[in-house]
Amino acid sequence: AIINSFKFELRRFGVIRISNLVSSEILLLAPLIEGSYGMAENIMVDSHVWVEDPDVAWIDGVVVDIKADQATVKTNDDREVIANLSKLYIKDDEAPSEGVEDMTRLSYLHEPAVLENLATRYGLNEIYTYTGNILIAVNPFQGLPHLYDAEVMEKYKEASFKELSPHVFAIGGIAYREMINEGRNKCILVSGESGSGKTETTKVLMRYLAYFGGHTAGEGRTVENQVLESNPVLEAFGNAKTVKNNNSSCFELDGVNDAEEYLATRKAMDVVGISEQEQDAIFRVVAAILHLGNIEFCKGEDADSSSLKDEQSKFHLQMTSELLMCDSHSLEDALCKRIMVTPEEVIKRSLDPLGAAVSRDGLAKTIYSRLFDWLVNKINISIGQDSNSRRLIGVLDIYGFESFKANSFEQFCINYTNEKLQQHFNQHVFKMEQGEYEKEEIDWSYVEFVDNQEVVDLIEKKPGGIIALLDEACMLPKSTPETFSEKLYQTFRDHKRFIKPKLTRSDFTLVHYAGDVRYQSDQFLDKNKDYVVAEHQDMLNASKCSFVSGLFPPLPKESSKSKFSSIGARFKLQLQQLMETLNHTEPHYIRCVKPNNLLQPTVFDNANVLHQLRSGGVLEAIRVKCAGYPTNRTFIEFLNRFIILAPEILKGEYEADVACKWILEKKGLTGYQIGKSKVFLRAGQMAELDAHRTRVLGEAARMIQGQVRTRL
Ligand code: AD9
Ligand code: MG
Repeated sequence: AIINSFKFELRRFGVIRISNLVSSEILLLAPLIEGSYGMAENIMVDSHVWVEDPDVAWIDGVVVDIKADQATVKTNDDREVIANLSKLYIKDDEAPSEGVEDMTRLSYLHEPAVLENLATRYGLNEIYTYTGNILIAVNPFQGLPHLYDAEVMEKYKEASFKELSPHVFAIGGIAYREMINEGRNKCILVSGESGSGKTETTKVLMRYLAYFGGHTAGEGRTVENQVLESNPVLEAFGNAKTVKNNNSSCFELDGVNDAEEYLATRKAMDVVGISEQEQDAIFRVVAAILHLGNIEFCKGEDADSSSLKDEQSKFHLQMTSELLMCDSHSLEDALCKRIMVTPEEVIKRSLDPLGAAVSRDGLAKTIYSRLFDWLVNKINISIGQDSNSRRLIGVLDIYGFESFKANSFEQFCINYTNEKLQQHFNQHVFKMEQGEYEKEEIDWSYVEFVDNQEVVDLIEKKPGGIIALLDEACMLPKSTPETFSEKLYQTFRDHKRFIKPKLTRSDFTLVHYAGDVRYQSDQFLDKNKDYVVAEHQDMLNASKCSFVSGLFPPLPKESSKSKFSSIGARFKLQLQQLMETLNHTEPHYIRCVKPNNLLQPTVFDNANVLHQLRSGGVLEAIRVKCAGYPTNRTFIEFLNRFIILAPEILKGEYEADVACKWILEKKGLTGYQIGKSKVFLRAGQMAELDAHRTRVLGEAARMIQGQVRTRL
């Protein structure tokens, strides 16, 4: 039993599924690596370039005119576009037409080249591409069975990393091998937005790991199956959260046959070790929540009181109480009334219809999150039991960065998580880069590296970070979203990562690594308070169903009723634990990409993909690379391309490294490095050499033409 799993679940908050992502809102098209390329000076008339385009993100064309710093580009769809030279990127005419398997092999490592490479490969059904050691997986939205059959598994098992085409198997293989051979703990982080293929990828990966480890995937409660089946269980319940929206006929999963889904979920629950009794109780609780959501209130007899709106609502109340096995009067009271305890007396106060509705939603959410916690806990225990091995491979399936039209506390937490993971990712990528430089024995000490510590601090620093200020606000009785926001505005007035949008008293914008996100703070205070209304707690604790009462164990005496505990702080703690686990493992990354929102094969939507590459940190990884030596070539490759710049070399006998150095010096380049087998170039140097090459080739062509003419 070598496979373990740690799961980090964010859905406890009733998070909206990421599929709601407004992908038309691509605010982020400006190139990430702007300015760092020193390309402008190498662009001339006739240069083949990429220019920004509102429809396809980047379009290629030829420079037909340059005036000052403005270039006119004739695009390949025959339009003339004028753009600033600094906004143009050179297109590599030497790039192989079938693309490259590893982005770092691109001569020009910039956004349009990365995008074109992925698109080209996707068109050839090559859905996997490396960026260094990171695997990018573009969802094919069609079965590609030949990709995963036994023969392919066998081939990858025999091969070393990168010997064969990019593949999930290659990542699984190297993780497994290094775990066994070097005794290192591993984790494979699979990320991407909803529908990008995380679950499919995880399944393929698990199957391969089982195969590699000599386990044949069988039926029943093997660890592999448990890990695999834990996903559908959690997903089935992650989705049920839409019950929060009680107007909708609230529990239909898009395009999914409920009966089939139900059976599949049941089976998955068997596998992960949830007993039949427990399963019944779980489905009863879920049904209860659904009925609860349908209860509506109207004005009651007394002023500011409420009662059940109609017969329907009475029916749903009855059903809820029967399913939860608690008293229907207590349930009605718990929804419509609050008990106030003052030093003198205990007062029962009525809630108005709005207050009752809030109370109902709070109750639904409370029950649901307790149920979800129970599930996660159960699965972890059930899987953990089997593993008495010291080494592990963890597989982490995590939600991507979120930016909606309206962003609340849930998005804040998710994006905070992504910042932390991004930081981990950056550090890792940076380390890998250094490793490569060390292997080639070149000097990397001055490689600058910008990380996102600033924004992480802004969120989590104690004291004074946003989470700390939120907790503080939650403890002050007079806080409102406006006072909380005002505090933020004051505290972070000069912070680079914090923006107060114009004309708002409660919104704030954070400058995340993946872009700006504007948060509405209206519900931050409420959502951060993690307490169960005492009436709800008492009622559920008194349930005759042991499963339900078990979800609400009696509170310890000393905890006072209004005592506030912070979701934000708890979240931060969980995240810290996750990071600690990650820090004790060696990570491998798989970034899943959803090529279009139509969920159709063969459609590659540039703008959409670009957005994900940014959010998934792929471009960030490239930025780290660009801070160092983004292009490297073996001596032979380098000479093949550039010997034309120093043909005199051919006359002598030189070592390959000396010949490379000769060319670089001749062209006046500095800052590059000559390693043991490769030349390492700084950003922009490839472009500079290519510009020389184009000129030499052009002159040669003219000379030949001239000679031909003279002869004629
Ligand atoms: V969510 O965040 O859990 O909603 P995932 O897990 O990222 O999402 P999932 O793995 O479920 O996405 O993939 C969505 C669909 O894409 C699958 O149902 C398949 O139809 C399709 N898909 C994804 N990856 C592959 C693949 N490697 N081959 C074929 C795939 N189809
Ligand atoms: Mg999934």
